[in-house]
Amino acid sequence: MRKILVAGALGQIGSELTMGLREVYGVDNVIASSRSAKAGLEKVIESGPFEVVDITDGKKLHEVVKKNKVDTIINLAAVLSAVGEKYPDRAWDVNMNGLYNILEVGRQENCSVFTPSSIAAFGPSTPPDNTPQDTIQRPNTMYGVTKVAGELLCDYYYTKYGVDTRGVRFPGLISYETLPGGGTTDYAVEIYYEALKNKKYASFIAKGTKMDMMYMPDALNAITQLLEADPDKLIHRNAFNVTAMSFDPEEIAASIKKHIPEFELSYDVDKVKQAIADSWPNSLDDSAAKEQWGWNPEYNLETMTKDMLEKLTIKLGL
Ligand code: NAD
Ligand code: AKB
Repeated sequence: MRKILVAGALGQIGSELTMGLREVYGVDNVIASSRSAKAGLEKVIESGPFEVVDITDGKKLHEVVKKNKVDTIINLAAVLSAVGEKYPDRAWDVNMNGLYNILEVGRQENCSVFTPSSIAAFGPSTPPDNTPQDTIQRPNTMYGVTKVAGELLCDYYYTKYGVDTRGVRFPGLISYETLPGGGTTDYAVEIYYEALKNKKYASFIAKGTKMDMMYMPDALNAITQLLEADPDKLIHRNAFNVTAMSFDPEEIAASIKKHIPEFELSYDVDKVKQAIADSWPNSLDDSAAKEQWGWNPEYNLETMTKDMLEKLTIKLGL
């Protein structure tokens, strides 16, 4: 049985992934960690082992991996796109120096390392439609720069040292458990909360801007499926294009209106986030993931909207 350390376990993905992994691999085999304990996430902190680890502190990271006999590190600690444009130094430090520490510990302690990349690893010169697995990657955000460099560094640790590194390029993730941590695709989460609470939403992303998206249950499956995929079948490693749907603000609003007819969408465009969105693909080609490890998402826009609205109605006590 794997012994897994989840770094950045209290974020949007980690808070759900940790609970899911504990069901599959056993509570004691999944150590959650973050740079501090966060109020509201007692479920994750108290349901199994939890360690305070800042991934920029390589010594502490190494001690925790050794002490807990970890053999798999899932690295979710990161600074996302919008926050990264505000604090590029922090984005570099966590996303690059932190990742370097994770890979070094992985090399020294013989751990597999899973690190998500993002659609942010593409840029304005990337073919925007049906973006191929292997293509131009010249992003113009600090987050994107760290994601491309991170992909390369992970591949380097695989080819040079044999560290079993794997990753996916996630699109925007939509979920109801934990709010997103400061990205460009966050509008597609906010819109559901506001539709239920106020029947209206002012989108910070402009009309007609298409981006790839995915519902969290599919994202969690992508991580566990690729983690357990047969290494002999993997031609790529860092990182696989994965997607489940592509839509613009009008399309997600239309899907919400089917359940809340009085819902109204307006626009209050954020220039920085819009520029980021404009530099990302409209839709990804994820055939390499399908061929090499059986990627097959379950949710589309309509089924996701139905589930999001049902789950959020309960969560918000409406
Ligand atoms: P998040 O911002 O919700 O969570 C990240 C967590 O890492 C936070 O709890 C934060 O406190 C913690 N953290 C930050 N710096 C740290 C440090 N130095 N040491 C330890 N912990 C630290 O992010 P997420 O959405 O869960 O994303 C996880 C990974 O998936 C990231 O690599 C991100 O780039 C990638 N990703 C996410 C999305 C998405 O839409 N959520 C899309 C593409 C890629
Ligand atoms: C962000 O918007 O920064 C993330 C991502 C797509 O990487 N959700």
